[in-house]
Amino acid sequence: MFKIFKTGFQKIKGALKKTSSLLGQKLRKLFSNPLSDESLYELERILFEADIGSKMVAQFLDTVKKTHKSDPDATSNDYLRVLQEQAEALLSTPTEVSGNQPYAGCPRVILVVGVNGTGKTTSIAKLAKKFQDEGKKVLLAAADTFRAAAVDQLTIWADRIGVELVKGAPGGDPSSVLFDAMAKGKAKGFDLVLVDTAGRLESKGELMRELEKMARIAKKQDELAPHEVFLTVDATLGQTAVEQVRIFDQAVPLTGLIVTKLDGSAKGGVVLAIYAEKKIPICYVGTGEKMDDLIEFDPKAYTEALFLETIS
Ligand SMILES: Nc1nc2c(ncn2[C@@H]2O[C@H](COP(=O)(O)OP(=O)(O)OP(=O)(O)O)[C@@H](O)[C@H]2O)c(=O)[nH]1
Ligand SMILES: [Mg+2]
Repeated sequence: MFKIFKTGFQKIKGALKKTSSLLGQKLRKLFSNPLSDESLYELERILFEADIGSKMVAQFLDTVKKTHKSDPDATSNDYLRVLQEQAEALLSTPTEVSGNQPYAGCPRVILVVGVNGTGKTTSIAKLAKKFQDEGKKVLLAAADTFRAAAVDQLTIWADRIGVELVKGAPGGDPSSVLFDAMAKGKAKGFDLVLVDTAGRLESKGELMRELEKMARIAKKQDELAPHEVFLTVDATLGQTAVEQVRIFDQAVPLTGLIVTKLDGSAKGGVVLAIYAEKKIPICYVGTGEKMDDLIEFDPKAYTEALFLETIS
């Protein structure tokens, strides 16, 4: 158990290297000098730079001022620990959003949505591998019929992992792929159906209508489906990611987030901005391009890596 946690912690720590080196190091340096109006201004700038978002930046500044008032001799470590604890408390706030349970004998349907290139297909492959390792029977649905290459990409992953895949005709209706996959899932006793979707936000209205239709069609076989709707958000996008959460949640109520590319981001603080804005559970974090580079989100490990780690 401890080993699993440690591996997860090491991975999130490694993934946050870029942000930590920016944030942890800069904050430590800043707090090692006496606090002044100037350094508070600098603190605000550093927090914004890490994409923590205005709501949380305001709260963090407040906390730092209060800490200074109650203990003028507070050390760098004291400030960093207080910030880490506040961030952990925010991310541990319970949320009312949750997925549904499938009917007995029906597979759990997970719709994965998100903008182009945010990591939907890769995350589906990673989830498929993880669930399969847990002994579950996993079926993939290639419902991104918009691009032939998208179906090919998922087929390659399915072969590599050794899971079955349902696909439709190129350019066909994504909802019918989903419908067929659910029917197969039910008939053949699959535990899970993971559904890949298109992400062209250029035609936002069309995409949102398509996703709404998919959710409607899923309900024809199981009125509580899709049981989960996961949005992939690219951590390198910063505040744009917060906006994407809002847009997708309006079309298909989200039950969880997968924050991808934390390894490539100097803006790992965006997780805080997202959660402060919309309390949708952060379920998984992508830490690389490989099949095993997906970990369950752990607020403690994440905030410790963000604030307390200083990379030399
Ligand atoms: N470093 C890193 N790269 C990732 C991660 N997740 C996905 N990627 C890469 O991001 C790129 C896009 O990922 P896809 O899974 O194809 O994204 P998508 O959302 O399915 O994209 P479309 O199908 O075009 O809508 C690929 O090169 C992935 O390898 C991650 O956690 N870390
Ligand atoms: Mg894709």
